[in-house]
Amino acid sequence: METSIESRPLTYQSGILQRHSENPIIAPGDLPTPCSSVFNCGAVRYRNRVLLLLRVEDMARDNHFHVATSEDGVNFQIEPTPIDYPLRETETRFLENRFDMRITPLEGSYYVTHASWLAGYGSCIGIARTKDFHSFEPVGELSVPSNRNAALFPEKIHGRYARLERPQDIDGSGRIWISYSPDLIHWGESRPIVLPVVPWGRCKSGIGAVPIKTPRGWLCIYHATSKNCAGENYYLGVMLLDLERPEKVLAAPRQFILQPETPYECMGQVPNAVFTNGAVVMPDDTINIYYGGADTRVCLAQTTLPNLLDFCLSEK
Ligand code: M1P
Repeated sequence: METSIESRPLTYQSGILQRHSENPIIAPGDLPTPCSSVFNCGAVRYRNRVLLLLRVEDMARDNHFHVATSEDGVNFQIEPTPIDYPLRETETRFLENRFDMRITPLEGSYYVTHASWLAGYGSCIGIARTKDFHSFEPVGELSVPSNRNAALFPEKIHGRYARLERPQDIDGSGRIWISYSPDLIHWGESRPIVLPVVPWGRCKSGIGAVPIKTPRGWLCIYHATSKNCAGENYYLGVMLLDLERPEKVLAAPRQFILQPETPYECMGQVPNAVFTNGAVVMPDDTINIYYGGADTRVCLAQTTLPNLLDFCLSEK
């Protein structure tokens, strides 16, 4: 039975996603060393397992990234030492923190995108390549600030790499854009991804998980926020982008797919936040959406690929 702040189950959620009964599936106490939070993980299928790159904040609130793997996508073994993730020269001078890794399988390698917060500049996007999640090689330099929430598409589109990203003001506001590149280094031809204005997304929006290819289009889970007198709430929504011209939105329901409502989403470091940067399609077509609950723990919500696609297309 779902635990909620109410004594009875809430009935107003869209119902498209089911929270896993073992949520949160990873909590700070599961890490082998003291940490204040573990959340917002990149996710990918790797060697017949689900692999997560966990964002772990230590007791100084510095971020480290730990690999966790699982056969069933629910019970994870967490590697005790963080990955050795390369620093660019700019990062050695100005880095305050890195966060929110996304993992894209592409051309036989895995590409990790991350956000780097640089003192005095704001956030920039970095890309690294790995084949084994132990050795990482930087790809190009950081983007210019302010930009973050970057996800590479898992294949070239008309001969070019593509990424969704969020250029933004230093205050953090911004919306999803798409850019193209011949080599993963030089990016351009940027255009906004125009989504409907919805009450739960008035403040900002950013791509969540890496786009999932379906016969109908690129299925993308994204986050969006709205403010109220108690702060800013993070929601998840879904959209479908054109396979050939992904700057074109084919469908984007006005309804959210997840809102913060359980104690593990409403209480913690950042209350009322559900945030994803990793989803995995399992062999039986279940989509596992890994998301941070209140920037404090890792949670799992599930549906199937056909269900999410139908939901996405049901409202135009
Ligand atoms: O605290 C909520 C989220 O805030 C930031 O999200 P965004 O990039 O959309 O502004 C990030 O720090 C994210 O990790 C965090 O969950």
